[in-house]
Amino acid sequence: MIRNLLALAAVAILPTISMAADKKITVGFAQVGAESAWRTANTKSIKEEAEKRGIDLKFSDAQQKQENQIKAVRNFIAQKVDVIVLAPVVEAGFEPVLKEAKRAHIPVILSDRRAKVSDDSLYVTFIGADFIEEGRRAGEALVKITDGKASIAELDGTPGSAPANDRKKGFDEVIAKHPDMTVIMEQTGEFTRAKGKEVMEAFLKSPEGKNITALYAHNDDMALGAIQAIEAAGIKPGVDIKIVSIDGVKSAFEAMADGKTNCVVECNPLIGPQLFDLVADVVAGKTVAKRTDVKEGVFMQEQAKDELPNRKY
Ligand code: GYE
Repeated sequence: MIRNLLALAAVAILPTISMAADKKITVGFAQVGAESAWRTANTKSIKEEAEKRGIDLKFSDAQQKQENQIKAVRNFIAQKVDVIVLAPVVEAGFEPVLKEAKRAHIPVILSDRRAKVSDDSLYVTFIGADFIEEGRRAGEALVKITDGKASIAELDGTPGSAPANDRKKGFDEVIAKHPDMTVIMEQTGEFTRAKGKEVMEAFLKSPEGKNITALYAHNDDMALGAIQAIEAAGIKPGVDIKIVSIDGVKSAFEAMADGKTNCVVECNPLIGPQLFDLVADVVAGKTVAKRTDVKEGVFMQEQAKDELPNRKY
């Protein structure tokens, strides 16, 4: 009798145990690329956290190409992953593939960059920074550094991407209140160091190049490339041309500690832990907030030396 009861209990318990053991969560992550130090830190944070939590992470690097990301998302749908994490390279054009995910009942978390969709139910939540606010912070810092007088060269991020659009918008909002601050030249540097250098070289060679007194770069990597171009032209970065950029990567702090740049607005890439908290909630069927913000600060040149040892990316 007792033996029978035990056997029954074992039958009742076993399926749950084996189900729990099998239930490794699978997440497909469609990353933007490897264009910047920020991105490398972001990928590392997400991969490390997945590993820590025993999550099966399928990783795709889109090399900053939307068509690659769309393909990656379709692959994740075909593989029936539990959750898709998408860091949309640009804002527009993801609606059709997001609809495919929805039809397959696979929840999508937007990470780092927003996508423009007409229907909010196409993604469960967005985790990332407030890029408009970062742009405003960069603008305010440049006003302080230049006393509200500057002929600005602007290095834009990837055209059509949320950070390029919003960092411009926030910056312009602030600059508009200062009649002696004008953007005299502007071009994309694709968020990379090489392109930042190349475009800054061209700016400096152009007839108006000698008038540049400030540089606003949508990320640190482009500013670091531009610093090389400025030095090669025999001009002093951080002195003759005041520089503000966004991200807060270690090498930008090093450049700032050397007096070669003037302000770094932080954008935190280390979102792995927050992201997988969301994944866990989504898998558990819990309701999550539509937006999760990431904490960030602003650092001026005089803080660079003290802050440098604290930088984690
Ligand atoms: O600022 C830049 C990267 O989307 C916030 O992308 C991210 C941006 C970051 O290439 O360095």
